[in-house]
Amino acid sequence: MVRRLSRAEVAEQAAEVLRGNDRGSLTVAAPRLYPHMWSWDAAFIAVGLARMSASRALTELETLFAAQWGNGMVPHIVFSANAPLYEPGPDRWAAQETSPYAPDHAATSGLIQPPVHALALLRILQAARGAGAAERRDVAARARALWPRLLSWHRYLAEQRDADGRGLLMIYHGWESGMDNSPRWDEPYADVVPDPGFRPFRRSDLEALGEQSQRPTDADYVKYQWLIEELRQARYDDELARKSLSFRVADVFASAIFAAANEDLARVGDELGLGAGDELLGYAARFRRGVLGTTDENGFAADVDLRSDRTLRTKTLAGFAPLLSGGLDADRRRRLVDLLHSPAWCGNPDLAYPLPPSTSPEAPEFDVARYWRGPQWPPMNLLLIWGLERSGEHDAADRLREAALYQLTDGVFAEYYQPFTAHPLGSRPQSWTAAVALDLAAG
Ligand code: 2M8
Repeated sequence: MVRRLSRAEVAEQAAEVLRGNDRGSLTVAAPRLYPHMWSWDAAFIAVGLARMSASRALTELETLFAAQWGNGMVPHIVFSANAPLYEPGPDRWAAQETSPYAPDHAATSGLIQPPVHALALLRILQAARGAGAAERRDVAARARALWPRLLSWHRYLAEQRDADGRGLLMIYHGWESGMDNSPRWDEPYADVVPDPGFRPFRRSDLEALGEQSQRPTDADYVKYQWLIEELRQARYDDELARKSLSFRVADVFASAIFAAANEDLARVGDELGLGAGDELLGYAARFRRGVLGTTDENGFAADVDLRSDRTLRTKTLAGFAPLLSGGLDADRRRRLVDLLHSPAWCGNPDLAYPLPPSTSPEAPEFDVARYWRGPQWPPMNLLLIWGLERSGEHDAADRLREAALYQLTDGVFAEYYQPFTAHPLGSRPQSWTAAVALDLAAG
């Protein structure tokens, strides 16, 4: 029998995990498997840290944005020195040697991840309201200094990742979605054919985890590594990448996050007395429309393969994207929430907890243990809770919040969970899981 922690114990132990993974001005995503800073992990971590200290939470975003590229891109990994081996490491990306935009003071990757950062910044400012006057003033001043960097990140995404203005973000690699080996990308990956002479590098992930059945396969990994090679050959140049890469997909979930992030950044701008509100709300409307344009009769959204213009209708939790971006009419929103509670998702009778699996158990691609192909992921629960709240679905948000917190009372803070047995999987302790636990426990 697993001993269940109280809400206060969850918060206490989660805070302990974040302190243990703190390297001063950044929190590593996980001590062994991911010993560096990851972009969207950092945003979730900041949300958790804000429950301990708004000031320290802001430091997390400051560290990430200090590694922003000259063209506004925020890299998906900021490497920390003296960390255990992680492949692909800085040499493989060769960012500084390859792109004029890469910063010279930080080693980074050359990909992006979903833009959750403005959602985090808004929550940091909300947390700061409960702090003493000096911290409140300090956080507001630093947030004001950071805000232009978020604005330039959003401009990069709107201009370079949606060059034709359809309201959907183009990604160059499954890693850019954060849902690396999700069935969402099976079809586009079928067209990625590595050069026969290409020699892939070490599977540091398997060395760190020692559990092959929970990670992407070798066949997947060769393609992941090959795409980095293609991107490097394109000199991380968006104009070239848009034309040449063998993986170019519109990511509907990241697009929905981006719609919400623009609204939140506009709100932060308002609160801090900064401009650009119209521009940001314009992006929000464009991406809301883009997401809605992919939905079916239930309001369930789809990705698009931009090389073939094929719509990718897989049953993954990315389909619930419109809850985050908004704009569904009341009928379709009802149907989408009903779908979320149906046996295809949280209402599946075999689930240990009524939480959305990353892939529907009814989908042929569903796998109980393998990474993004079935397991439940705490930060995704939080995103859906936020989406339901944004959509005015407060009862559904409360139900999800309660189940999400209960799952984490096992005190393991695992990267992901087997949906039928509640068995913790992947790396542990994983920082963003601890951060989500802290946020949920704070209520
Ligand atoms: C996973 O991705 C990295 C590559 O970026 C990996 O597998 O090595 C994903 O779960 C991603 O969403 C997450 O940000 C990252 C760090 O937690 O790990």
